[in-house]
Amino acid sequence: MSVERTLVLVKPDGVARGLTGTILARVEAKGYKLVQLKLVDATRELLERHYEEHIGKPFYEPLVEFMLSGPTAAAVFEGQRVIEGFRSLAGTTEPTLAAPGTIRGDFGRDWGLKVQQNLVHGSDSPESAAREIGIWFG
Ligand code: DAT
Ligand code: MG
Repeated sequence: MSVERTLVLVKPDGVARGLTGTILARVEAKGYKLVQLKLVDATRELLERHYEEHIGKPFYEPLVEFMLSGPTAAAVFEGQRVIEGFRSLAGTTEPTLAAPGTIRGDFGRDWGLKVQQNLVHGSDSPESAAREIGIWFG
């Protein structure tokens, strides 16, 4: 298995709650290498590209509005199987159901909104990672 890269986002809820450092520290503590990092005020155009696969779904508009609500911390991490490894650290999409010990399980919950404010994004395949790193880091 070769060294991979993945896009990690600390979404606006995580940044607003002051959890950016805590979340990135967990990824670093697991042993993955931080290779790029910046704070981004995402635009609708960037988010349309990032969430292309979700266009037309009922949660798409609320998701974009949420992602426009404040800055996002965008990072690239590198390591063996980092794509799977980060998604394991993040926990399942719904924070209410995410296992304790995961980022979403420890810090997230259901806020009763139309979208999962679930703190983080992680690429789901090598193809997604390459595409998403290109979108956020150019
Ligand atoms: P993940 O972020 O776990 O990869 P995803 O790619 O399926 O999940 O969806 C992207 C984001 O969209 C997710 O982090 C939160 C939101 N979302 C997904 N499914 C949802 C749903 N059924 N209701 C509300 N928001 C949802
Ligand atoms: Mg996804």
